[in-house]
Amino acid sequence: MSDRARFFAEATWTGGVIGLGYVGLPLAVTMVARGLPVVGFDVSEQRIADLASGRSPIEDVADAELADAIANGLRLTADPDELAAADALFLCVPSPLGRHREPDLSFITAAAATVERVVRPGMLISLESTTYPGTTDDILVPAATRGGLVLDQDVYVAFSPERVNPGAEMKTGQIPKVVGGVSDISTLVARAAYERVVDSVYPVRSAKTAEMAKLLENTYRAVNIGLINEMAQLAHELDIDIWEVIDAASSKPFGFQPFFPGPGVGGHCIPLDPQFLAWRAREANFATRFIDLAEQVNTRMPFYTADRVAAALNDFGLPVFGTAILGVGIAYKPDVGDDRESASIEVLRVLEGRGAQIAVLDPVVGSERIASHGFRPVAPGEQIEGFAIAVILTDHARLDLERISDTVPIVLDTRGAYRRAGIARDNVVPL
Ligand code: SAJ
Repeated sequence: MSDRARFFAEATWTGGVIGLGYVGLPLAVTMVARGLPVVGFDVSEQRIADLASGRSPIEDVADAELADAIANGLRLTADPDELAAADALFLCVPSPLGRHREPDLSFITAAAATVERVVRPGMLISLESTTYPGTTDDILVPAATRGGLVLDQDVYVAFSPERVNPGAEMKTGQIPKVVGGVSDISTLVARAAYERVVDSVYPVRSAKTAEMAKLLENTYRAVNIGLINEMAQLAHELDIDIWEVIDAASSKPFGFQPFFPGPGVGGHCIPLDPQFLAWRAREANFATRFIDLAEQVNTRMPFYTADRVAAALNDFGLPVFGTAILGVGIAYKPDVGDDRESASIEVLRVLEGRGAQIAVLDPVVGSERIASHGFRPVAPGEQIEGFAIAVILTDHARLDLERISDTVPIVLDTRGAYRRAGIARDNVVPL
């Protein structure tokens, strides 16, 4: 069978996943579940050891799923040379921002060096890490062909953005996947490969198109979150309940998608992805005003939230300084245990800087992780008398909102949690 044909036939081919984190591990497990043997590689020997022992560090992959994958064709290794056994390599490595909010492609370039080391005739190389348009063409094609292989003859290169949605029901195989090759042939090969992995593939004419599509998806979110955060501040000035306004606007059956104000924007997608586009735009002397404005509004929200806490205390003649404040929820979004880039933590840091005594209740993140941030953890059943104010920062489903509002004199609800739960309390102040 010709090298290229294997991806088109129903024949089995071997996948190689580089990076077994919140994107790579679900992808590897999904491939095995669909009958494809996989070489799962990670540079972290500890990560490989944990996985090999059946412990999944990823919330969206249960230990049982991992055990099944290992029993049915997932080979775990920290040795990059073992990737030479794969027919297709999927790069699922971090793409953070550097200290000056510029793209940090060090993980992608390291993975590209691994590709260069193991690439062989017939291989498909697909980058999944979020990055600016042009990265796949500029970094992955040279890595795949520098050893003499010819693009579209010996090797195929594409970009397919990850669409992992932490904590959601929908799993990797069920989420439609955009796929763009660096050429028509590479798009065809990548499309055929991904059709064995996910239910629905959406091919586009270039890797750049696919890179840009991913950035549009999340820039759309960041800009609309920035809009509603600004609207929330305006509504407060006009003594209007923004949460009722959003619910009312949501009654429109078309042309409106609700976004919700909050203490800021966290996680490792929405605050970061638009900056990849802004950075690439600056290279083209193009001003991305919407991205920049949304960034300004969203990054100010922790300070605005802290000011609202101060105002609520002030209404009771209380200072921030020396006052006991209960932060409720430090995860970056509801019902996940991930507190990376969490705006909640930024709010509490600002209040701490103004002299408040902070304690944190987050039944999902847990006490150990809370303490690792230097905050006093409050266990789910622990008494919460003595706090002057509770700030609902992340609205986990399992929060006991009634106990909080029945015990703590003031509650600033930055997430509309009480309204959504249908709990009306005079001492609950909405953002
Ligand atoms: N947020 C708001 N208001 C909103 C929505 C979100 O303040 O209306 C905040 C959240 O509290 C959080 C941050 O923004 O701190 C990001 O929230 P998110 O719901 O976008 O969650 P993420 O960061 O996990 O985004 C992922 C993205 N998935 C991928 O990039 C593959 C995003 O495209 C998904 O739409 C999102 O999950 C999702 O829908 O949950």
